[in-house]
Amino acid sequence: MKGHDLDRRTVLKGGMASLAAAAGLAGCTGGAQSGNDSANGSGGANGSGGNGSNASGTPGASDDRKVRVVLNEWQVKPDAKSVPSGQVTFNAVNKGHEVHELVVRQRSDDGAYEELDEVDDIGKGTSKKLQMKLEPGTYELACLIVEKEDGETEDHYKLGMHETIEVAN
Ligand SMILES: [Cu+2]
Repeated sequence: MKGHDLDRRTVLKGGMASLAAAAGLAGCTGGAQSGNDSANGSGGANGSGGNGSNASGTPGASDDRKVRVVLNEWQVKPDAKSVPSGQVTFNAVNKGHEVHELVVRQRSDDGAYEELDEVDDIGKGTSKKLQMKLEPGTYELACLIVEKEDGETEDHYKLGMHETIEVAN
């Protein structure tokens, strides 16, 4: 698993040149992830003029830019794949059993993610809102909680708690 995560990071940094590799990796991350990985690939193409990716999730986005994000073990599920830029309100709903958090990170040109804001300590059955102004780009919604119990590490991100979302023009 560890090696796989490293590979994935390399793919993101590689951008366009690694599209084939990204497609290959999608196969080992499970069904729910494959759409995500291909979205990452087309995001990488933006620098060279490819913007066909914007159309994909737009019909699901509402005018008031509210995104409901369901958190559980071990998924982050936004109800939209794409939102228009501007003021966006994320409503993070914890439908799992453990405490989770919602971190919003923006992907930079080199593929690295930069944290913008977060709401943490979202208990079981509760929700928290996070309002922020977003410019067009690719963002990641993630839970970065890492717990250690009896020598075992539970890393929510590595277990699958991350999803990308596109902010369109
Ligand atoms: Cu979590």
